[in-house]
Amino acid sequence: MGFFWDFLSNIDNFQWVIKKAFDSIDVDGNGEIEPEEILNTINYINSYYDTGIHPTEDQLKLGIEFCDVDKNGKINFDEFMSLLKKLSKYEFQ
Ligand SMILES: [Ca+2]
Ligand SMILES: [Ca+2]
Repeated sequence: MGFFWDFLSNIDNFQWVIKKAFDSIDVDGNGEIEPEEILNTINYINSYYDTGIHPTEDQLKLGIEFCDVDKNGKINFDEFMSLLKKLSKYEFQ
């Protein structure tokens, strides 16, 4: 997700953009991101610009486990925010 962070960190109204990004990934609007929604988003981006990111089901599962604090197999907005914070710590500090 490094490319994603690069993209977001260049935009001024950060929190607003994160919410927009979250909402656009959460296609069914239930406030949580399911694995299929992540996959659909990646496929959608790749159809315009091949990011080189083609996660297998296992990689996707690992990625979700990495930020799924309440372990329900989905990512809510708080978990999404703390994922971005984790990434920013790894890559920008
Ligand atoms: Ca959803
Ligand atoms: Ca969760």
